[in-house]
Amino acid sequence: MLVDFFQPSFCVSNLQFPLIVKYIHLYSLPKHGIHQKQIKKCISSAISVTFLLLFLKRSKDSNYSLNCKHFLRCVISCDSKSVLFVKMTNVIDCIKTWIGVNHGTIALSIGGIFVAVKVGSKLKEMSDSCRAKKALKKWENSPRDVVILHTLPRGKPVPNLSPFAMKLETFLRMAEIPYELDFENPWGMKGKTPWITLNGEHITDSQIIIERLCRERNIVIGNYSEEQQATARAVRIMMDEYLYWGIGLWRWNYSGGKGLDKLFDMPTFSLKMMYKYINKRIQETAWAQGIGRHTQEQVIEMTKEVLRTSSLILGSKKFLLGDEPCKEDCSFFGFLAMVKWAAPGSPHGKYFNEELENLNNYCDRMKERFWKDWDSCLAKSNQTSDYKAAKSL
Ligand SMILES: N[C@@H](CCC(=O)N[C@@H](CS)C(=O)NCC(=O)O)C(=O)O
Repeated sequence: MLVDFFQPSFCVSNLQFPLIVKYIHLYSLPKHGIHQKQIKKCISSAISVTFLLLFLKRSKDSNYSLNCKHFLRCVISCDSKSVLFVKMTNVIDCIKTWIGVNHGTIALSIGGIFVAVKVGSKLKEMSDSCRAKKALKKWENSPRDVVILHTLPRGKPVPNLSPFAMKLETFLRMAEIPYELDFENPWGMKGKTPWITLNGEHITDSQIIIERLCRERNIVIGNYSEEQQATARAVRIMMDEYLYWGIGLWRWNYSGGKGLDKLFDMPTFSLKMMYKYINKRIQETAWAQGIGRHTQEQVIEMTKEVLRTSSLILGSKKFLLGDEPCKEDCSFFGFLAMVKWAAPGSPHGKYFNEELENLNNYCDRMKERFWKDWDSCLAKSNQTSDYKAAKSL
């Protein structure tokens, strides 16, 4: 017997299995959060599958009492805040009648799918961890005291399209630490890039790496007071934790993927796949961080505001704190380089290049001082795979 969606027994009474109609409430909210999107997807898929089943059944059975019109009327008539409860057995009966199979077949199919998914994910987990272990082993015997910098392959307009990798590589050059590049394993144990291997140890996070190297090798860059260094640290945090989102949201969301071919040296198909994946990921992470809940216009305005603030802080100084660089210049430069050279078609890139002369000169100065080999570090040119920090820099 078929469940009638309009019978009271179907709703509210005999409560056992809450049907997620309460999400219709969320579904109707005028927000663009990732959760709403996922719920929309689930509901659309459920409705599509139901219609398909109804269609199949209808073509088999002309006395079919529940037609598509009824079902649609039920879904539409659910007011956004109501919660509909359905007895599990009713649902099973309903599915059984619709597709005309018995309990055994349904249970076997569901069980089969469940086991297949579990076995598949276990196998994937095992092969991932095997690959990761193999990749790490490869670096255990790397030369003593040479930093192996694992990061993304070279970009077209800048040596690295990750601002954090630009920051770290600039630091290694500034501190004259010998390093070698590895483009094959860009993602570290925390799932982020860049990371390093040093004397067999794997270390993640650009800032943790910089602090550690400075501590262990007694590196002091620039002769500045505690107070000045605190100001520079605040600027670095503004870059790492704030400007990052403005740059990322433009590149992977607002741009719609336009201009990526000017950045990455990759085939169009791979670029499209990468855009699709990172677009979803950045929406999720920006939503969780909070900035993703603002409108595009608001985020662009906030990004410009950071740039305006940076320009005021730099003023007429050569580097962040004065005539000589400090270690926080690495982050300052790493991020500004993304805006100056790697944000084609963006409002903040235009604003930066047209209106913030001191920041533009600053980027050129940093490039000239620490990246004399800039052009040869770009994709598609004769890039050197290893770089021994030269004393002449
Ligand atoms: N705090 C980290 C941030 C590194 C980071 O977020 N890198 C980005 C690329 S620019 C990344 O790996 N994103 C991948 C992800 O978030 O899943 C650092 O300073 O190294």
